[in-house]
Amino acid sequence: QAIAILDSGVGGLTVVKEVMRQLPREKIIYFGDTARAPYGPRTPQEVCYFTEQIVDFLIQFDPKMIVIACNTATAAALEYIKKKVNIPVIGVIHPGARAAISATKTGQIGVIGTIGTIRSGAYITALKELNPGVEIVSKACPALAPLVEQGRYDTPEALEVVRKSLIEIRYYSLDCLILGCTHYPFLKNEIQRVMGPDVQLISSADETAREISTILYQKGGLARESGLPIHQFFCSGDPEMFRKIALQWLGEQIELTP
Ligand code: DGN
Repeated sequence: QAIAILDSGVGGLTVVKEVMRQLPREKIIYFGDTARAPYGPRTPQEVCYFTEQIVDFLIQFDPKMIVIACNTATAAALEYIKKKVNIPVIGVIHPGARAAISATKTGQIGVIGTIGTIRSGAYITALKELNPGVEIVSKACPALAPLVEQGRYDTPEALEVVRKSLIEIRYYSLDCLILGCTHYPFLKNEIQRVMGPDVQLISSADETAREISTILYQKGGLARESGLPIHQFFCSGDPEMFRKIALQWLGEQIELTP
């Protein structure tokens, strides 16, 4: 049985990469809704509906758990999907919040994400639940995920867009900045450059992979097969762009069904 992972597009590949690294025996089935990305500016109802459609598709493969590797979809649909299916479902917001709480020294945490994620206040709730004393500054950066979807990361233009997007948040004295969108690790270098070396960037990918491992371990569901699994990827939009970005990010060719 596989782990089903979904995102609005290529962003969830940042979680896939970490799952492949930490849990190399686990088979992954991935769905990137590239035709309907970005989810950020959409209403929570619409994002919840799209997430449900993707879950209905993925559930046909009889996965052992579902990972909503998209912050926007986690904020809009995690609780709903948890009630709907009878396998474990996790999102990326709680893992990201946990990683930030363990990393921060000053308690001054920044969060960047899509309009949907920031508007939901889900990070503030999750962070305050863990430590009510932290101070949080958050900022929606709607220009960033589309840049990644179009494969325009690692370009001088990307640095400029990141610079403009972070113009306000970089003046706060933060010690951690949560990359509250799974697309943002693609822009890690640019974000680090703009924020400066003293701000630690927090991606939820590592912590999400750890949570997957904990859940599967507790359920006795970790893969035992000795060979390496063949992962399956699906995307709803341009297969060539998805294939290219996946190859660059994961460092390997993927089996992709458009
Ligand atoms: N990768 C998604 C997230 O983490 O919120 C959303 C990106 C998007 O669709 N704008």
